Amino acid sequence: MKEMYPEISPYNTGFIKVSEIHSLYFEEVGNPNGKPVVFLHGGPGGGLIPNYRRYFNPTKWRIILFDQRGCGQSTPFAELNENTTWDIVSDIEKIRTHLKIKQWAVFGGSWGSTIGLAYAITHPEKCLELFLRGIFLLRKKEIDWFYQEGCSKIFPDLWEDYVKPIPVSERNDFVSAYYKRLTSPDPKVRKMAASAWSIWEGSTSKLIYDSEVASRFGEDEFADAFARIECHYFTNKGFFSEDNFLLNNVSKIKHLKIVIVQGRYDVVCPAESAWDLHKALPDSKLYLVADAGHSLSEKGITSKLIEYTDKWSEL
Ligand code: STX
Repeated sequence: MKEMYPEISPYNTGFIKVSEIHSLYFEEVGNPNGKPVVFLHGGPGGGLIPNYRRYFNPTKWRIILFDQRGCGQSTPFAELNENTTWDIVSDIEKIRTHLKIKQWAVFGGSWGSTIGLAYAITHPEKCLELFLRGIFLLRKKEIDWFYQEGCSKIFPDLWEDYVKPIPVSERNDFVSAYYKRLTSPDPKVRKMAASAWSIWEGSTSKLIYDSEVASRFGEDEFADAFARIECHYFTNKGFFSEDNFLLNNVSKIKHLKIVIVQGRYDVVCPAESAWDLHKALPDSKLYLVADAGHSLSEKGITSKLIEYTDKWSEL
């Protein structure tokens, strides 16, 4: 079993202004002359944590990580204006050209897989290998499963807390009901909705419930950006022109080396999506980790991903 590399600090950090209002925090970690890889975090709105630096051999890789619009250290915090999938795709290009990188590998899980696929489909010539985990294609059925009905049947106890802030009359459409509250001018309403939304996701992300993860997701700052940005993207159907946009366009990346690592018992982004993606990209490698849920930090997921970042670390 492979474990994360040791804790490491960036050798360079900075901010890049990407629009009238948004500036993004980025960091570079590892070997400045190593093979470049961009790390795409989840959510949208999840932001970076230091452990994300540790999935790559730092003597071999030049690892670029950034906080997407409105989260982490990027500013303005929790901002929804000028915040779309296609804005993020163009941000990834701005960071690449700013750092004078010709091509890079792409590493992303969950929403990071969504945006990784959208980026690779738009700019396939800029991509080396793709490392994708906990596949999320942002189709209606995936949103419905987690935020309307499906996962509710596996975690009926935690579901009660998710349902609580929404009156019975609005429960036929939780995403809309939450969106109304997450964009409320009343900070109390916004806060209550943000923490319930985020705790639901935090408490279902590992195979075995982890109260520490659940409470971290409920912290005010994190929850506000995470819940608002996620709900904004889901209300807008991911800003995709059709429900199956990603699957319908993957032929543009069929020449790339792609590994898909998926927890068998992922209830946030069920394995059906990883399977559909693998079927659409038959040359991709798919690993269904037998004893894992959604989280990047679960042992089997971590190990398989690092096996591949090690294997594909040579330029
Ligand atoms: N959202 C799934 C996702 O991308 C539907 C995600 N879930 N939790 C996270 O991301 C973080 C661990 C990054 C907060």
